Amino acid sequence: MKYALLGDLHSSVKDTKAVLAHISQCVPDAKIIGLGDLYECNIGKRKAETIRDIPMKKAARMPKEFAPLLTFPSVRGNQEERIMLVTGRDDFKQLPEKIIIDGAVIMHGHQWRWTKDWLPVLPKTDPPLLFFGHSHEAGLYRKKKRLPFVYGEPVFLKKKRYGINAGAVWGSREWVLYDSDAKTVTFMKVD
Ligand SMILES: [Mn+2]
Repeated sequence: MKYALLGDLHSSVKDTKAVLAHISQCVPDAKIIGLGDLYECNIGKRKAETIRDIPMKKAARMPKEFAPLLTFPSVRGNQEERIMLVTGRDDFKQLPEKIIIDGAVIMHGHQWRWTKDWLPVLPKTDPPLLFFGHSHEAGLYRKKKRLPFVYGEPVFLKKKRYGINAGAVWGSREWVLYDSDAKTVTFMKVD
């Protein structure tokens, strides 16, 4: 099965349209799944500690054209959680914290610790292959090390346990193709 994984859209209509078009051009039969932070919260982390019950319009960037683009399942990111916190609403409660696909787990990276240099301290998941977003930095991780990759070139997964950050749609137009039968991941980026 082929999966197209995309995260950190942050309400960008242009970037999301570009990535979805790229996906349907490159792998029209792929199942698309979101890695969280679909929306952009307008309230910063510190302010969000005290701000409550503000209107959705103030709390989140929600351009009219954006929601209709979200036709795929997704996990919940920290942006969605913060939007719910400051509005007191539960618009994103139905988004799961975790989705299990063929041989892999999908989560947003706010669920674990990150080092000062923004390296993920990855949890040991089951299945052991973990796809995520959060830092907006595409990366392939194995045993705390970052392994090299080239955009557009499939990486064969020789071992079982890897962490794969798909990068960001917003600003970078990145996504990842996972082929669970071929056991490959391909980091992709719209030119
Ligand atoms: Mn995030």
